Amino acid sequence: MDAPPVGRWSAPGRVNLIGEHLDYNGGPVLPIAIDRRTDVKARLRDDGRVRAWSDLAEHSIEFGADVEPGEVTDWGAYVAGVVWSLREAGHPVPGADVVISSDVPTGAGLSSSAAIECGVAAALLGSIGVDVPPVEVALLAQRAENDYVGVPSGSMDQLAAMCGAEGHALFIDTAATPPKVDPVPADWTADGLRLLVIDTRASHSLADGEYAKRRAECDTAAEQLGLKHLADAGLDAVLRIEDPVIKARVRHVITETARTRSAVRALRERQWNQLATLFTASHASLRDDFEVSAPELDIAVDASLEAGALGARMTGGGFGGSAIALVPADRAEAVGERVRAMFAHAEFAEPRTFMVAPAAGARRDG
Ligand code: GAF
Repeated sequence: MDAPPVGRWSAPGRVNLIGEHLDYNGGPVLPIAIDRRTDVKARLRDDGRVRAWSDLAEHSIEFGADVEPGEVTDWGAYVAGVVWSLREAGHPVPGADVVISSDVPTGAGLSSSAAIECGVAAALLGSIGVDVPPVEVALLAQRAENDYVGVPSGSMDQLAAMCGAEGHALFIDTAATPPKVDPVPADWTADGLRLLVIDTRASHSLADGEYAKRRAECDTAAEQLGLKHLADAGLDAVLRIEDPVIKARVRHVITETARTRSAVRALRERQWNQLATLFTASHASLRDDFEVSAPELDIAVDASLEAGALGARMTGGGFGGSAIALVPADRAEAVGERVRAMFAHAEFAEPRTFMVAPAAGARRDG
């Protein structure tokens, strides 16, 4: 018998423009899928075994298609988690060979893990010939992340990886069930601007407990305020919370929700200065009220602004990872140089800088 055909799929990383730590608070978020992708080649097997190779790891992994949480760890958990989550949703995989390669930097806060999960989910569903809407695939991938990998993340990263659209940001209402995804044209390039990513290379791990702690603090606040979603809190909520730490977390969620709604308007109206000013205000709130920044991220933002960026902020979960800056095209190099100089002065590892553009979500490539 002929071997089953090999198919090729891919899914992108993401940059969140604004709306940070709101996706688990029922707030609005505004990510873009980026032009850095994870490629997944897949071929079905009929012996109940799944084998996976990745250019990120020296060793391949192998497990049964009946895999359960806890059986596979490390990078393999992203693959096993998806196989498990698909099976739980009624889409069992008979076995597969999966080959993963990626140019989404890992540990940079650009959702390399969601790119793997969504690429593998798209590849396995495509191979077994099941057509599942992108938002639903994103939620299956999120389930893999939450219940298999064990990170209590929201749905933003997987939604960006599945629903991304070239030239568009995604305005996502995470309070809706299922989340509502509205593509908004995002064409700063035509107006002479670029979106620069500064990968600080400071260690970033969502699994280290701080992310879960922020989430728990938000849950506590919502409970105290009698709200289903903390993002629905009015300004008076800040006065009703006594604990100063929880109060600051609530202040971030309320002000970030307002900033994100203003940012969507600014994006639609091509008000770039306004959008960028909101970026910078978001960073201050994440640094001072939500306390998820890092010295490297603060320096990346300050250096970008000093060198002519219109606005800058950390992006993603924080505690390291990447910052973004909206910069005039002819200042992009100077911004990168200034950031590198300030990092050298602070004796931080050399950061990586590169430009990104809004790109398509997961797709079949061959
Ligand atoms: C990480 C999480 F995975 C997202 O769900 C989101 O909460 C983000 O941090 C913060 O906005 O990327």
